[in-house]
Amino acid sequence: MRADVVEKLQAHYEKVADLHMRDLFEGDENRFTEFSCSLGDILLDYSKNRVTSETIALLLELAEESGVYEKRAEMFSGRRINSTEGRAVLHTALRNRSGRPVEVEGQAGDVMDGVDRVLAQMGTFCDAVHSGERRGYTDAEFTDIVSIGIGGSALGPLMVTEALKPYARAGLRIHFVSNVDATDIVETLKELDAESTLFVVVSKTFTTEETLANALSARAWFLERVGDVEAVEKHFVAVSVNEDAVTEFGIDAGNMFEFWDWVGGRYSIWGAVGLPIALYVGMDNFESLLAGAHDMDLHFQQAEPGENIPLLLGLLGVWYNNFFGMETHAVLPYDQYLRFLPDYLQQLDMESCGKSVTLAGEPVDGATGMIIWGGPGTDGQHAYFQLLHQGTRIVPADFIAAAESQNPLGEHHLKLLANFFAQTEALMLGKTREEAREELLVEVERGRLASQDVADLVGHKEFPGNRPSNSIFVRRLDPRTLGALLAMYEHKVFVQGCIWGINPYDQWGVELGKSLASRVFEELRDESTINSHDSSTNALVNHYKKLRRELD
Ligand code: G6Q
Repeated sequence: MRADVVEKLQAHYEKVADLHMRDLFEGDENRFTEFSCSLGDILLDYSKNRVTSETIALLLELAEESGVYEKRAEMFSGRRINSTEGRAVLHTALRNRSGRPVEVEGQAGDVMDGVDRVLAQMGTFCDAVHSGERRGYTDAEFTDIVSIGIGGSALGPLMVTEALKPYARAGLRIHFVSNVDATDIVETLKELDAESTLFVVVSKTFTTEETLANALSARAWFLERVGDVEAVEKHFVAVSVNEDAVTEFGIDAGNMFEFWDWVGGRYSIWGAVGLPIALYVGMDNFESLLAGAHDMDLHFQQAEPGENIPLLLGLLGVWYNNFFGMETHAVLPYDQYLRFLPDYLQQLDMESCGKSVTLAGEPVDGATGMIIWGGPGTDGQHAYFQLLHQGTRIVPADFIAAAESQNPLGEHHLKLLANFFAQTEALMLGKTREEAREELLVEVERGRLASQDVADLVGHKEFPGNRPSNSIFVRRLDPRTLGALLAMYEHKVFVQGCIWGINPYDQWGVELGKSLASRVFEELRDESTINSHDSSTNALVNHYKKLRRELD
């Protein structure tokens, strides 16, 4: 981070760290107006953060000094900013609805030709499946889609199909298989009929062990029931950048949907990786998702810094991470359809920002990516919210809700929203010792508490407050709004990456995981005692082999 601005921010932090938001709100009736902004139907209220006007001004200076605006232009224009892999970062091209040509640095030709071609291929395929023109080997229409993939090739489609369930095509069910634990595929296939099941194998590299193992098992399950290899091509399609590996696996290139190395796995839902989404909700809704993301792309590029939603979210993240030393960030959607959003954002953010080396190859100074976690409200309130309110750690949080319920039922939505509003207020305000004492004295007056217990209880009933949150409030969780929300988080990650000087687009830790198990796997295949590892690993493996012999 730029030392001069960091010094200014550090000095400013020391002045404001102990300010209580309760006082900031009392002292400024325009606080909401100053610290909120919107894009279309998305409202971001960031007034319940531990910031003053000066904080935001200094953070915006940090953004400028860190070159966020130049890097943003480089990203959108196809420069190879993923320098450790020598790749451009152009997931924004997959949802470029402007007609503007986009070129990868050092490579002639408009990438939009390929993008449009694959979108058209997806549209034709989805139409054929939906109309019943494309059927299974016995002429049965498809009723079930099984998407096989892991990580960036799974979490996005899983999250989006759940979020857009109200838009699902009638008569189509979707299933996701990712884990190499056979339970995942066995339990999924148990319910299915081979005649009417379509498998979409999603893997950028088409070399990922888990995905290939699941795809092979799916193929074996299918052939056991069908017995005709010729039928496979009607039931298996692939999404990948690696045509050779796809055809080697036995899926015809004509049944492959392409994407490109300039799309990172966790940024890939906007193209062919979104095929399960398009199949489930229809190509028109998938295109609305793209349009929403494109809206956010334009906003991120064009909005004034002080009104720029992803920029502000990224800067707030840096503020808490690097100045307050907070370590985790919660994502709390008050919308059941967004229940997989925390998982999706966990990968997006932690895989992108979990780096400790700068682009120049030097160790970073200070902390980088926060630990992202969360879950849907109101469930969390009956579990981990205790720590949010009274624990010793402070956890900044994003609360997300929609004004309109997709399932209006009695007063459920009012109750849900009442909790959404009340929680951020309570986290911000807290409850002083005096307020807690007054409440206890009322209980004494009512004869429900002995007066001598007041002193013992008062500390437990006090809430420090001053716990920051963003409220992200949308009109309705429709495809366009969802697309904009997801792009908002992608750009938040980009901003943080720029400020920390890291590469948010590589994932060497994931690559390590992909190779680690192979040696042990070979060692597990026979009965010999091993001694090639540390004593713990040797003992664990040998213990397993002993148990396995006993079980045989
Ligand atoms: C995402 C990561 C990682 C990746 C999976 C699956 O950005 O690189 O989660 O998506 O490991 O990889 P494949 O798509 O190549 O199977």
